[in-house]
Amino acid sequence: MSPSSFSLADLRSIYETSFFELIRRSHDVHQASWSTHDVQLCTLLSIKTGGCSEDCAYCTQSARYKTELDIEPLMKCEEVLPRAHQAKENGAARFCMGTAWRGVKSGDAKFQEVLKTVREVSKLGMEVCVTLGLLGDEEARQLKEAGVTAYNHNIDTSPEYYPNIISTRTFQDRLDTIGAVQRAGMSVCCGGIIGMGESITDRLRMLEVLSQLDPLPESVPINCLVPMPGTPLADQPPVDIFEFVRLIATTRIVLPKARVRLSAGRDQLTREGQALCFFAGANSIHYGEKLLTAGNPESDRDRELLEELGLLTKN
Ligand code: SAM
Ligand code: DTB
Ligand code: SF4
Repeated sequence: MSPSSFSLADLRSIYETSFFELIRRSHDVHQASWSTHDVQLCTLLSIKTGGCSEDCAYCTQSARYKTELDIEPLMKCEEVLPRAHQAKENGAARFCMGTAWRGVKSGDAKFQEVLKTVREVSKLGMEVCVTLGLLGDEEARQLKEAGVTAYNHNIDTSPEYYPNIISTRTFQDRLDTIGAVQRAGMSVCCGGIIGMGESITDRLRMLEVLSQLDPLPESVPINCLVPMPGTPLADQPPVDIFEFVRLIATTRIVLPKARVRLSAGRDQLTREGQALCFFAGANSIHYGEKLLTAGNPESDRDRELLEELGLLTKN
């Protein structure tokens, strides 16, 4: 068990601290490990969109649901490169490429194309992250060798709530993929989604599992469900801002050295709500007009907000 693991009881007592006491504490934890100006901008690109075999109930890219999404095949290296250049020019320090499929297999032509893309993108000097679904040791080794610095693979929710959300791969499948990423020496980017009908206990159980990973995750994306029309979760109500800030603060306290990333659903937050999240310890955002398929705040608005709060990353 990793030294920083927290029990569910510890997590509950942190989470239930009075609101201002909680964010004061998480702010102190944040300041002890991070510079205030260090908010990382991470730009996403969906390099293979829609038509996915999996049944993740939140996802517009699953082939099982009738959604409005246009399916797009795997982008070639030459198509991705200008987008990566653009992200860098706009100030992104990290570029993350995602594919809508179950996973990757060594030797497959599509995986070879992704490796080629990674080799080229990694020359630009940004951190290179990919999220390609399930993989094993050999695939992880090849990605690391090609220049991937971090692999995003979320546990999404608690082990107990997980079967309500996905049936085509198990919670253990996810942990196995994370294990392969760790053995290959890539950083683990692993978080989840809130607002899928789970309880506060489920959210804290998710943090408990994250705090037991060894090595610990280098980054933790906290997504608020974007209720996509046509998916089983299309009618879920929005997440309460104070529950969201509490979870960010608890994540910061439990994982002091991880980048806590505001991910999907940020365009539903007010400027004030985001400011509270940054105060509580969030120190990265997905940056750029689009996430993978869903909308995101405009880059100019994000830069204005970060400047206003005195947080803009100095490149
Ligand atoms: N297909 C790959 C996989 O699932 O491993 C990679 C891409 S997948 C879209 C990456 C993550 O985005 C998911 O694990 C989930 O946490 C998040 N995500 C997807 N759709 C979302 C939505 N509608 N709202 C919030 N988060 C979402
Ligand atoms: C993560 O946890 N959030 C990002 C990133 N990892 C790949 C993806 C969010 C996707 C939101 C829904 C969409 O754009 O389709
Ligand atoms: Fe496919 Fe990933 Fe969407 Fe699940 S989250 S349906 S694996 S693209």
